[in-house]
Amino acid sequence: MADTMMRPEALSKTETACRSCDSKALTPFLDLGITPLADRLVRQNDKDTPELSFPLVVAVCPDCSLVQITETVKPEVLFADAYPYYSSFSPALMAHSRDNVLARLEEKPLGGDSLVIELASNDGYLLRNYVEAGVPVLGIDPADGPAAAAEKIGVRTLNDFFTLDLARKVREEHGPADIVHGNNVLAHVADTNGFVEGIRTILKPDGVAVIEMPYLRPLIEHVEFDTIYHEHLCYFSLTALDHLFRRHGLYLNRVEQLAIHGGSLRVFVQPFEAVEDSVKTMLADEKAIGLDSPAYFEGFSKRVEKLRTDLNLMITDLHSKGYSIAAYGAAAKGATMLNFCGLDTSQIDFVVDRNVNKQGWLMPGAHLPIREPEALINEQPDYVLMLAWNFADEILAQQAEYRAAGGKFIIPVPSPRIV
Ligand code: JHZ
Repeated sequence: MADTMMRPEALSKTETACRSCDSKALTPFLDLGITPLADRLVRQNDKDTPELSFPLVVAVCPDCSLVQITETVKPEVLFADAYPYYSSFSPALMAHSRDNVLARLEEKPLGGDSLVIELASNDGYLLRNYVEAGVPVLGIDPADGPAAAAEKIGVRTLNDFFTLDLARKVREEHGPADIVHGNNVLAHVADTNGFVEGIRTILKPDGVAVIEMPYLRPLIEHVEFDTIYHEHLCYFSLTALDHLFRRHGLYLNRVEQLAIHGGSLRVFVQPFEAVEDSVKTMLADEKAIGLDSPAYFEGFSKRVEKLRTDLNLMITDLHSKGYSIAAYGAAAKGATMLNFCGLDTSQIDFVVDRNVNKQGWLMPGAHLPIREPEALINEQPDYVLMLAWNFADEILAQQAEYRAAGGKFIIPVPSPRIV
């Protein structure tokens, strides 16, 4: 395992109050240790330089039931130069986004006078579908590389962080939006209330914000602990979202459950109350299983430890029998999995990833070299640890040749199994 460097104070802050309701009664229930930043890949030349590392403790608020990590790493550090995540590398995500846009276009007549804004628009993977339909768009994203890639494909993009201040400027310069999209971004912002107020600011009175985020329930039920890392400050239940949005005069009027990212929610938020049964039923279900109370999270830490023990035993056993092991997906969640489980180049030779911006770099902490997927065919390792397990079906189908030649995958969650 590579050396890590404890965080310089100026780069992060330990929170003592709830990010949503400001309660001081946060109850910690999982400690993943001091970990490097999951999306901060390491250059070969820097492999002996200690990496910035920060505590990763998860807590629940007993008052508004929001699950959150207690450390806030500055966004400039998290999303700065060379942020490697480009949405367009996943065909499944591209199809998912296109279907989302087509459904919105069917529900709401939009044309040349309309405006669709996406917060964290990345490389334009979603908005491109509106551009194709002749609907004006504005993407907002702080990461330089992905924002430039979006511009290149004709998606107008503001290269900035979305804050309440920026929301006011956007409203003044571009007018309010008919639709605001925000996929996998609400959990990433430190000023949770400012961000939600910003959404209200840029939304038309009859507009709708369509927001997606990983859902807390499958995270807990399927032990998807590796989706916890410093970029993800919050882990949402519908109950916690309801408290948060109502505080800003916004209402969760509809909810859909999605399979993407290990189980996600898509909420339809409007500045007027017209709550559909989908929301009422899910809120009641969460209450029935106790997802709104700290007691629900008590056994989680033990289940995470069991997964770590089981995966370690499996990998150590295979390694000691002389089998070669690689990994698939230099995902942020992969960094949490490897670092928490103490897996590194002593057992796993390399990781493959289709994202050419990640190839040639090393995974944070574990320092697995990132190579192109063809390396699985060329080297035919005996086993491949599936770090991007959320895309398992897609990846297993792509790897038919490797599997036909005898290659096997290890799927780590909810408990390690070989396929
Ligand atoms: P992926 C990302 O997390 C980034 P990550 C971010 N932190 C976030 O919030 C969540 O999503 C929701 C590769 N791959 O997207 C691409 C292939 O190589 O699940 C990715 O590097 N071949 C903003 O990074 C990685 O795997 C393929 O066929 O944990 C998957 O990472 C496919 C489908 C993917 O999430």
